Amino acid sequence: MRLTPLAAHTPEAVRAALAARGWETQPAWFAATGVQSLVVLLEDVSEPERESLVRWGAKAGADVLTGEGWALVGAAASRLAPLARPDRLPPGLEALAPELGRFLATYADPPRRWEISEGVVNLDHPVLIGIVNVTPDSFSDGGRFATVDRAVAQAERLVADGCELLDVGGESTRPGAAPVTVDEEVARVAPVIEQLVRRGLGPVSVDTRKAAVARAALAAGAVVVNDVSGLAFDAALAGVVGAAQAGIILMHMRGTPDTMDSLAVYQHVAADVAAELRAAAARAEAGGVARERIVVDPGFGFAKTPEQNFRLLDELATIVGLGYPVAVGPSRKRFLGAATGRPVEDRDRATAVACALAWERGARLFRVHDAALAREALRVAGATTSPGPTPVAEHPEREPPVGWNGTSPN
Ligand code: PMM
Repeated sequence: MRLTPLAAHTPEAVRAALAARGWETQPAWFAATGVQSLVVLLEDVSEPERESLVRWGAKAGADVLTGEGWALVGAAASRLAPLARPDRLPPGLEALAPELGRFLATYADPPRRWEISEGVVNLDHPVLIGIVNVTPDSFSDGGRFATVDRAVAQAERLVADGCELLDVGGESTRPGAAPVTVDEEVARVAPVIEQLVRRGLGPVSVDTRKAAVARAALAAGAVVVNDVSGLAFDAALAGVVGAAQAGIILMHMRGTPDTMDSLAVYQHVAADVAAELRAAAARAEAGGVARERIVVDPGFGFAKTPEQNFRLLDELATIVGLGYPVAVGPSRKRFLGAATGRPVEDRDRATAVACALAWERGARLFRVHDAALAREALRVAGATTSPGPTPVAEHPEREPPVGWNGTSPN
């Protein structure tokens, strides 16, 4: 007998090992995700639920670490699956099934498309979003592209370097930045969006927190709204996006750019950010935005210390576990300066590395100032993973795949 430890930190090694032994793509993928070890954190757990979990864990061979009101449950995904099936659930754990089922189903079959108005963004490869800031005081490239011609030239460069979406913003989110009126913000972004669309440089997204600006931008040809407030700033924004059937990026932040630094207090940054993004997505869906049109973003640098940004980057799979495609925007941010000692104009290499790490943890969209370096890093990172199985509705919605039984159906 010969023993080889597999580097199974993602399902890829197991998938490839099974594929090399004749398994077809689909069953190989489901088996590989099924044997993958997962840990779920359960909170608001009652005493009877806790006892039931401990009993189940002992029988199922799962690890259950628990304290008052919480439990960490660790096991292979396929072993957790019975907890998500109402017909096989141990008594007393009924409250767990729907949420766990949703998570396991999207874990095994993650979203591979993002619907935006009049189109679909394919997420089987890293998608670069190029930043076109038309603010006189933006965080890293303020003032440089403040005219339409310069914005168009920057957009052309970004598209040539591989960007598939251009994000046009007219309001700086830097702490202390002067507030911008709706009229001023529309005057900055609308002419640029019109030009980009006219020249076929789209699709274009608008980076705004305001419903009135979003409406004008969508009328000018934008097909996505990127809201750094995650619908916390302007409640009317969801309705505007929903009515236009546009895509939306919901970014996590707390407070406003002026107050956010004082709000960087978390019990567990990834879990807390995930919970707040889940609430943002619920606001979007309640406002009429279809689930397939939503992307979430952990909001690097917004209401987070450098340490919290790195923890969040490491634990990004927790955000991916929400079931929405994940975008990240580490580009040139202060936490990268904290790690490298580099000034803002010399952080594109660090940005590229952060993007590659985020890809491995499940992010699919990358908002960057410099696309050339990020594209190279993501080409390398992307080449380590397969596109995954072709999407199938093999398993019923909200339940884990039936293929998680460890045997080959071939
Ligand atoms: N960061 C900034 C602005 N908008 N949008 C998303 N979705 N994610 C981000 O991380 C993000 C954003 C601030 O950076 P900039 O001023 O350099 O654009």
